[in-house]
Amino acid sequence: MSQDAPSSAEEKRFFGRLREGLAKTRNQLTSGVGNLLLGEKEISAGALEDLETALLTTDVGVETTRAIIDELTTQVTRKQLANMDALYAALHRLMTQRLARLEKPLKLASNTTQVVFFVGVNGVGKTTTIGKLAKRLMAEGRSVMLAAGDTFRAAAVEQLQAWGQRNNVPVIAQSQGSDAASVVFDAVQAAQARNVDVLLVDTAGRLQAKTQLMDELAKVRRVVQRLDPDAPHEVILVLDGGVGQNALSQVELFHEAAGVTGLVVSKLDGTAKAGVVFAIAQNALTESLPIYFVGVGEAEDDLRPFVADHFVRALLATDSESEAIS
Ligand SMILES: Nc1nc2c(ncn2[C@@H]2O[C@H](COP(=O)(O)OP(=O)(O)O)[C@@H](O)[C@H]2O)c(=O)[nH]1
Ligand SMILES: [Mg+2]
Repeated sequence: MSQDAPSSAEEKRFFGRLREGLAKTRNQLTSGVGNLLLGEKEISAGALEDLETALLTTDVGVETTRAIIDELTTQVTRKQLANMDALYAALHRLMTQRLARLEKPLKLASNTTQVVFFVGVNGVGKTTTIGKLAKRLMAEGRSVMLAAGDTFRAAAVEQLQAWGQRNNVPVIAQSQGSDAASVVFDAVQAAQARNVDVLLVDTAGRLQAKTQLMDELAKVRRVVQRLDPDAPHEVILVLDGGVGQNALSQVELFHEAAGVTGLVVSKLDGTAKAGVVFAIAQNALTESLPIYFVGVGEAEDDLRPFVADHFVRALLATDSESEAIS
């Protein structure tokens, strides 16, 4: 249906997982759209209403649905859409347009050690994302170091160390319960001394101790700035794609405490909903925040840059189309 289909075998595998993850959402949507497409070629009077209902049940959100239906209605009224196929193509285009702004590569300077914080509530996928990104950066020829700034749970430190070992990346850690700011300070110092290109900093995400958590993030930030006033160079908030529109309240919280510069949406395999991605696209707070990467699994290759066209395609593709590209 659209221009650049995923090309390499690896991209196809990735697209396949994204498509599987969005299957539940897609089925809700295409059972609506698919039914519309069946039989009649002409755009019937009820078609747009059915499409509206289908969009609303997918967690795309009320605002997005309204905007898309309004635009499609205008195009139908002006006779710009000849048949159901054209309506479907227009839907694809409008959805992709809404998400296009979120596409932006993570660009890290190479003149100084770049410090990248990962923030987000427990269990969203911070540590896993760090592990995957470490592998990606190394494949690009960068040297990487990890900082175990989630000092609340021993398991968190061990999990990061396991990723470090797997990728042969040094991990700066102290024992559980130690001061996160001191761990991260040491790590930045070590990374700078060894001329490491990128330091990926894991942080704790216990929301039940909100004030304490936010104070701690602010402290880690201050301490790091003593070593480099420009650090952290990026603060990446990880959101769980399965949470849908609700994930947005987390953005507000972490933005205030840590000054988020970009997002990762994890777990778009499994039972992911499209909601979080559309919610990010239309929210004032997240307006300027790109989605640097999406995660579609727990393995080290399951992290890719966000591509709006691929996302919408995984969402809208009918089964025959999906088979053709996956
Ligand atoms: N299916 C799937 N699982 C993921 C993904 N990212 C992380 N996970 C899993 O989610 C759980 C929590 O991840 P973790 O990185 O420990 O979260 P953290 O508490 O934010 O550091 C782990 O079991 C991960 O393996 C993803 O993209 N897809
Ligand atoms: Mg963790």
